[in-house]
Amino acid sequence: MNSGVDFFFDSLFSTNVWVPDPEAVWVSAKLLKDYNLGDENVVLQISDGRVQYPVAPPSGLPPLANPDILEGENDLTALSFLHEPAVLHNLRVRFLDYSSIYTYCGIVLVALNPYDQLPIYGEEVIDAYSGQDMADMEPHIFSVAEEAYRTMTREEKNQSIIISGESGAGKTVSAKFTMRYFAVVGGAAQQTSVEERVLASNPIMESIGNAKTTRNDNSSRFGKYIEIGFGRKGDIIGANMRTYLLEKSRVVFQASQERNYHIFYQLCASRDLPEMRVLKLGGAETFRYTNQGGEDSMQIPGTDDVVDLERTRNAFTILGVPPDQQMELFRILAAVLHLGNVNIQASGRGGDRSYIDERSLSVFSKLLGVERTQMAHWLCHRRLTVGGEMLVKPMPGQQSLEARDALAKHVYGQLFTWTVTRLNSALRAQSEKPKSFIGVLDIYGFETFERNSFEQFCINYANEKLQQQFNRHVFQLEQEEYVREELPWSRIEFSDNQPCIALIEGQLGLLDLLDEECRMPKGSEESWARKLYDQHQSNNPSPHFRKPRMSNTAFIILHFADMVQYECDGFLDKNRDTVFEEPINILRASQVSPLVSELFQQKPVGGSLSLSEGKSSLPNGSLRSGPGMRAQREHKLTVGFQFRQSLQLLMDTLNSTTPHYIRCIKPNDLKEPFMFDPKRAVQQLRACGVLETIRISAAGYPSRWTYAEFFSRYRVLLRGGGVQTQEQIQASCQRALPELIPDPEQYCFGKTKVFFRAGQVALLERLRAERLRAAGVIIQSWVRGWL
Ligand code: AD9
Ligand code: MG
Repeated sequence: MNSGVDFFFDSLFSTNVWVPDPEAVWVSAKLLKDYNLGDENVVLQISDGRVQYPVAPPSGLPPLANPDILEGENDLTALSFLHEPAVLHNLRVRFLDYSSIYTYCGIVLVALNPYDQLPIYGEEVIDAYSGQDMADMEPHIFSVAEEAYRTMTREEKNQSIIISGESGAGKTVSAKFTMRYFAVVGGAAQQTSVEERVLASNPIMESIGNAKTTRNDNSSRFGKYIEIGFGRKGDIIGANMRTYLLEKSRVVFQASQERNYHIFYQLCASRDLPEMRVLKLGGAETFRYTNQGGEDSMQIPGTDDVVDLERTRNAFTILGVPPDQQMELFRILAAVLHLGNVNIQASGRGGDRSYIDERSLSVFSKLLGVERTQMAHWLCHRRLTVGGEMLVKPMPGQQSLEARDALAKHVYGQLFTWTVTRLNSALRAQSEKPKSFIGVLDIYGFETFERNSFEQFCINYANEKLQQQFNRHVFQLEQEEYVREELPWSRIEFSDNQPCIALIEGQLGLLDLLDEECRMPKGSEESWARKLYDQHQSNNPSPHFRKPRMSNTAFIILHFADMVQYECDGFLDKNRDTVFEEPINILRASQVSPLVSELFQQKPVGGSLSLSEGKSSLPNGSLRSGPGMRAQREHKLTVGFQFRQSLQLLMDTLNSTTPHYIRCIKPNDLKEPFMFDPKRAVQQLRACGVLETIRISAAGYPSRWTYAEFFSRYRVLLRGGGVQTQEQIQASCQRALPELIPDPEQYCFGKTKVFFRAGQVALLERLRAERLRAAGVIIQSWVRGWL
């Protein structure tokens, strides 16, 4: 890579370099012995004084440190040596020494979560950024927002801000700051409340879509793309959001120390309010669906569920959802909690039937206005078609429990979708059609756990797609700049992750084979795994696919960010996402609540892309019930299929906009203010593609200066000090460079700029320092002699 290094540095004695370290990842060191090719004994002295092993050149030459003038540089791609230690060092210096949480990396804004309230988001800061050029301002979330806003108004083109990062990295906080920025700069002159409504959608979506997890007390359990529409005068006139893949399993199950969706706790905590009495709620510890995380973790420090419900209700009111409709929503949510407390026990000979405890069921049925006896019946029985004849069969206890949970998840999913649709209609632009929009994408980042399942598979698939969109965009921008500067055609190395995406979504890809398996009456995870191995390891081997040695029910994908092993267990059920038909029919016939019957209309209430949408059908269990039996099953799209479609639509949208990227980094796992864990940082920089961006950058001409800039910094190295005109400056640069840098491959003259390969700015800096030193010696002796 650094071929220029051996060529030009005849002596690297005392040069600063980076060496790997198990704790700090990279530590600074000095080369002690003269470096020359063939010499096997280059010695390193680490910054703490230790002297380290000989380095065998040239492959053993450690990454070189950047010159001092680049320390704390606010754009990582401006570093002369572009590699992992340089990126890490620069981010750390900015974060710890200057409390700067934002740094550019080319067109990407890297944002480190400070876990501290910083005074950098006030209205005066918004005013300072408003109307300014990105290049003139320190990196900030507002500079990205301003850039998007200005490009939109200038070019009349839709924009998008793509925010990614792992759980707790600060995506949702960043998304809210950009939305606030737009609300301020796009606030209408005349009194309208559109901005207020757009912002009010946040607390509602957080109540029903966020929950406490072990990683983040306010973790978003869905992805969101919100398009903020602007009118002719650049003012906000409406908005529309799409959501992705809500985690429905949380409604019925929470891991230790985690919570269900905030709204449930808000309602339980507010149960003594007069209007809430009808919900017959107890404390959150009394419901199975809210107490599984353990009682100690039910309260989130620094938040008050009663106050939060108040905020949620206010937000609903701002969005025009009247109090009685809000109450209907709360009734349904309370009913879900009561449903979770319905005990179903095995009964009958061999436990092949279920016995249902009626107490909670009767509260559930009253709240939703449905027939209790019918509900009880259909929670314990199912309908089958056997040889063309309809048959009703009792269900064993375990299956009834699963049916109960499936129903709860389905109700919640429908409610979530309905809310999104309802908010969208409240946010729709009234007076005119939006001229253009800025879309803000707050979506889960790349994920890898001890055990990875369908959810991680979908999330990581989404991230592959986003990475591809990003790579292609960066690549295209580079090419455009080269064409604009009329550089001779030069190939930029660029890794496209299409093969990995094809493995997932292509023909006979993982999703295709999964859907096929789900359609088979006797489909199973083992058989799906076998087909995967056959297709992607034997028949048509993919470099991104592997079978783990120790398992026959798992597979490995080599993602751009990391290698992830997925356990097949649960994929089929999660992909089918089925629910019994009969209980849904009962809900649909609800007598008291128009909202309940609306939620379960045949056709899902349109508008949103939430995957919680979809028609109901029988769960898989009934399909295994023997030959000749056919379940009552409506055909529905699988979760994987819908997700692929909604991602494609998202990509089409993003590709039709000018994208802006924000990568959020979680600097430590302890939520400590301004603490930087280099291991965790490197891991995330790799996963979110920042290091890949650096690599793309380093492969081309990462450093570029206008001729005037170049001239003013390196004047001492150039002849012809008196030059004035643009042409003279350019000619002087063109004359001087071949003498300074003998390898013509290392630089290139463009129309207005001069381009350098990685490492060349460091070389020029060194030459400049030497020249200045020499000049200093001359001046000093001259001054001494004169005295
Ligand atoms: V998740 O994938 O939805 O679980 P996010 O959205 O990436 O995650 P979030 O924005 O919720 O993370 O941030 C987590 C917490 O970090 C917040 O609740 C804040 O306490 C903290 N945070 C994040 N960004 C900032 C910031 N710019 N200033 C101060 C911040 N605190
Ligand atoms: Mg979030």
